[in-house]
Amino acid sequence: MSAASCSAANPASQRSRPVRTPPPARPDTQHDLRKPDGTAIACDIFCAVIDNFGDIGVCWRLARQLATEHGWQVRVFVDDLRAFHALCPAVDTHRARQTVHGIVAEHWHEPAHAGDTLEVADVVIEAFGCELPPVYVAAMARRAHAPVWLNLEYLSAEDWVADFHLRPSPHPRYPLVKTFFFPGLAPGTGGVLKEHDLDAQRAAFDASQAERAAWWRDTVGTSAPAAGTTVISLFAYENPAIDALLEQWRDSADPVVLLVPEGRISGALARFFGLASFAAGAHAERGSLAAHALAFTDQPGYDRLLWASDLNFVRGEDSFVRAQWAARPFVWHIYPQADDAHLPKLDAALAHYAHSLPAAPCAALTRFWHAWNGVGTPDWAALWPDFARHLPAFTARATQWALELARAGDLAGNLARFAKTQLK
Ligand code: TRH
Repeated sequence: MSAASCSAANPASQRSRPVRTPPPARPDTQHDLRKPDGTAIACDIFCAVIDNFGDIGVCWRLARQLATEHGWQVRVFVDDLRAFHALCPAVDTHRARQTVHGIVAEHWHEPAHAGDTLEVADVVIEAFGCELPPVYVAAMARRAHAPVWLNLEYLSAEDWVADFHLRPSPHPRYPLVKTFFFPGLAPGTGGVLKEHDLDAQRAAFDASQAERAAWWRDTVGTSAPAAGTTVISLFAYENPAIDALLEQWRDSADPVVLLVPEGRISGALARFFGLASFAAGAHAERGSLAAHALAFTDQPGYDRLLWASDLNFVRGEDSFVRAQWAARPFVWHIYPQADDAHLPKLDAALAHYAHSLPAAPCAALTRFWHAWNGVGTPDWAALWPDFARHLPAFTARATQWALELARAGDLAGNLARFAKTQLK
């Protein structure tokens, strides 16, 4: 699919097709998702952290939903407890086995390790093709009832995803079947993760001036900015475009407050402001731009950062999804792959997200996302004002898109329902 075909005519039928508000997502009752014998479903999730935070970010979010919304007994095997600790500070990086928020977390010593006691769960989730320990697979094959084995894939908005979602793949040697579970942005895919109370939490945050004021005080160390300020959160990989964008914000007619979780782009901020570092707690100002470095928070804290901002720069997979549920305008720094393999995925997401925007904002959004992802030789002095001009249209679209995205269903619920059909 090509990038959001921003048609000049932009037919009204595409422009603002009404989307029926889906009923609020409700967790299935725990009873519904129990095994036929009435016991809770046991689930093992295996997670290898390739880099950054997205692998464990997705696995931990899924684990919590399966435990709290579906009553499953969940165990997570993860090979990098430091990445896990960053987004869940309750994790003790020195413990091989611990229970965190009711979920058993095992430090996975790939590739052979398979838990202190080799118990095979009813549902086994192999995240992102991480390869289960051979001893565990052999034990799966010996089990009286073969477990439901799911390979949770990376998110892609491409059209082929719906065709491959839930395709089975028989094991070459054992009587086991692995099913491919594909997240996606459209109905017919596995959807994306969304906690059943997320919208209510966001609505409460939006509605409560006291809660927002407390957030600014506790997280940024300032009061909430005055009306007319554009608040921008910036979570990104290293990006050569950042200097030009910072200059635009510095020279902007209206104030810009930039909130930057400490991470891979922090060095560029430090260089721009002439500082040795831009670590959590740092503040700097130039012209219209005031920037604050924030500590990396837990996942619920990151949602609040998105809700407190008017525009969110996000990256990878999980923050990309959270920005969509935040129903605010956002810019996606997609995870870069060799040979620009990520660019068709970027365009596929744009095709879903931007297609129903009127032609001018659609083109501005597409140009900006492309430029932020290194496509072409952008003229930032023109791109930012053009993008900023359309922020009201992007805000309206973001609200509409969150409703459209909900039609794919919550990934944890979709996964739990599929697993249950296989457990019968
Ligand atoms: O960190 P990411 O870039 O992660 C990944 C990995 O690179 C992975 O290998 C790759 O395959 C995948 O992207 C596509 O971006 P992501 O996915 O957004 O994950 C970040 C997680 O960190 C997400 O769960 C949100 C969370 N987070 C916090 O909990 N607190 C914070 O302060 C911030 C900034 C993020």
